[in-house]
Amino acid sequence: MNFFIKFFIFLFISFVINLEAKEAENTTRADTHAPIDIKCDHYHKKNEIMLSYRFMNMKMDGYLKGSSNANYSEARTKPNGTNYMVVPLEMTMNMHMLGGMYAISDDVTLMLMGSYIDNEMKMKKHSNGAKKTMKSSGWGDIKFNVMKRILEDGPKKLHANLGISLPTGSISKEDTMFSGSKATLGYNMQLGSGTYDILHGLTLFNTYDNYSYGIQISGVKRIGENSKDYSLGDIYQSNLWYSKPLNNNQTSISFGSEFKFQEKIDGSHKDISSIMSFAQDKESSGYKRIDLSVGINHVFRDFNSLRLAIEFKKPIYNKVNAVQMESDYKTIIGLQYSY
Ligand SMILES: [Cu+2]
Repeated sequence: MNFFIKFFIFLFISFVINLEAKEAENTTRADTHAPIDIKCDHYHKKNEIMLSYRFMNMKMDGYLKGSSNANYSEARTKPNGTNYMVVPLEMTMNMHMLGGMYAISDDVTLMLMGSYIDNEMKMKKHSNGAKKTMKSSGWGDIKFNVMKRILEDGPKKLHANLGISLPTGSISKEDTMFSGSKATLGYNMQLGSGTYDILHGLTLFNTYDNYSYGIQISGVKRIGENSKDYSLGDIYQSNLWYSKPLNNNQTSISFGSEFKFQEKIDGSHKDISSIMSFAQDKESSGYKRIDLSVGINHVFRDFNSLRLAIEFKKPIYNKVNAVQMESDYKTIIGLQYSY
């Protein structure tokens, strides 16, 4: 496991052990926030500010074709039956996300989020078996959301979010290929969408004495085409989670499920002149996936309600277009501080 993750788990466990579960003067429940991978899950009271940091690690290896596992030779076969010269072996993505929330009223909270991304993809040249790791890193797209409370009836809360993703992430990342010359990396190795994207969502939260649950339906709609003549597929997503508070409500554990449908890429990257592997092939984009997750939220009431959360996610169903790498697991760790 990544050093970063180990460090955070250590920090988390030592904090929890050292904290005495004393009578709280502050009654914030850990499960009033969704599992950490879910964004725009809560709003704030007028003039409250929240700063957040999230770290996400994702690994991919192995192959899928449609909804079944595929082997190396299938991963080398183009949809037209001929072969790619290069085969991706594994991919790792690390993402740092910085966010800020500010409530201009009890009804409206603004949210801004930026990210820094590190991608690595290990590739194999079929003809001579040579291996090479391609890398890309830099800032991703900046996202701005407006959250509007629709209903708050005791423990029942419903809000909507509408936002825009700005194309600040690069879509012209290159690295040295097996030939020794630089070429444009595949779609998953690019850092942004290149398009202005509309973000939208609806979140329902319901809290009971001993548990809570939430439902969020969200999506991403791309506007037009980017400067490289393509647009990533639109996203339709729904999340469902159940949380159980423990430890005098300072900690909660959650179980979640996520359904995500991303459409295939429209158009194709104009700088990818020869498609060396499925990573550069728009046909190998888009999927329908179901993930299950388990997470922990913790509120440090002695530290102005600083929150620490971690979530692990794993796909249980994935149906991809053409051949794609298989998502292994995803870990998300987050800190949230409000004042
Ligand atoms: Cu917040």
